Amino acid sequence: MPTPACIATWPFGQDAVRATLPLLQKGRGALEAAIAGAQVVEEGTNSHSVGYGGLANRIGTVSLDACVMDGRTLNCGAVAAVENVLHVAALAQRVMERTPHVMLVGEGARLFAVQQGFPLQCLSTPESLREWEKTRPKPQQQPNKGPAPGQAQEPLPYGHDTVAVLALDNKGSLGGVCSTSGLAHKLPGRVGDSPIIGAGLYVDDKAGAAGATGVGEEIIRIGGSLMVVEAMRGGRSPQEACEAVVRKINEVAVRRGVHPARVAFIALDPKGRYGAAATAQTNFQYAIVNNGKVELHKARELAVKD
Ligand code: SD4
Repeated sequence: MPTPACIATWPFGQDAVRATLPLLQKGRGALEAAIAGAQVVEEGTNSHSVGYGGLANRIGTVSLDACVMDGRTLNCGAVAAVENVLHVAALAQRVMERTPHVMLVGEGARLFAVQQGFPLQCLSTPESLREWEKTRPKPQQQPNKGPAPGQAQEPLPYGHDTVAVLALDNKGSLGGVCSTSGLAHKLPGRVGDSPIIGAGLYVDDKAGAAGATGVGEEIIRIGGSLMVVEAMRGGRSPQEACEAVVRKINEVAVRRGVHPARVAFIALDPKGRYGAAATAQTNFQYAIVNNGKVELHKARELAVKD
C-alpha cells in the first residue's frame, strides 16, 4: 500500500498539509483530502492572497480562481473570476461533478454557486482594503488604453500567492487543487493560470501531479503544469521535471525581456517522490510531510544561466 504523501505551496501550505494528511491516513481519496487542505487556506488568516481577505483587483474587488483534478480519471473542474464565494475549490469540484463542463466563469460561476447552496459573502477584510488602498496604482498610472505601438506593456504587479495542494492517497491515486485571488491589482476579468487545467495544475495517476504559483501569464504561455507532468511521464523525477520547466520559463522570459519571470512549480509522483523549483528571486517555499512531520523547505532557484 503506498504511503500517503502531500505537498503544498508557500508557508501557508503547512496549514493545508496539516489538514490533508490525517484524511489521507484515514483512507480518504487524494482529491477530497487536497480540497480539505486548500479550504483551510481559503478560510484562514495566514494567507492574504487566497480566499477570505484575498488580494483585491484594480477596482478593489476580491475575485477568485480555482481548479481541481482527479488523477484516476482526469476529471477536472474550474471556476474563474468569481466574486463573493469563499470556497472556490469546492465550487470547482461541483463543476466537475455536477455539470458536463470543465470551467465556469464570473457571474455564471456565481449563479451556479448560489444554485448549489454556497453562501455569498464579502471577501474583503478591513486589512485587505487598507492594503489595496495603500498599494493600488494611482488613477494617472492606470491605463485606459493599451500601450501605443512599440511601447512596452505595463509590468504586471507581483503580489502573490496561490495555494496548490497535491496529494497521494493510500490506493496510489493522485489529486490536486489550486486556489487563489490571483495577482494584486489585476484588471477586472483577468484570469490567471490557477484555474486553467494544464497551466496552474495537472494531475494524472499514470505520470504525476504538478501545481504552479507566480506570474500566471508566464505559466499559461508554456502550459507549465502539464509540461512538468509530461516530463515525469518521460522518466524524469519530480525534482528534475520542475527544474526542466523552470529552465523553459527562464528561456521564454529572456526571449520576451521579462526575466526574472517569478514562477515556481511543485510536483508529486505516484511513488510519493516530490520536487519543487523556482525562478530567481522568488524565495519560494513549500510544505511537505516527512516521517509524519510537516516541514517547510525552500525550493531550488534557477537563474537564467542555470
Ligand atoms: C496568478 N499564479 O493569478 C497566480 C498568482 C500567484 O504567486 O500564484 N502568485 O497569476
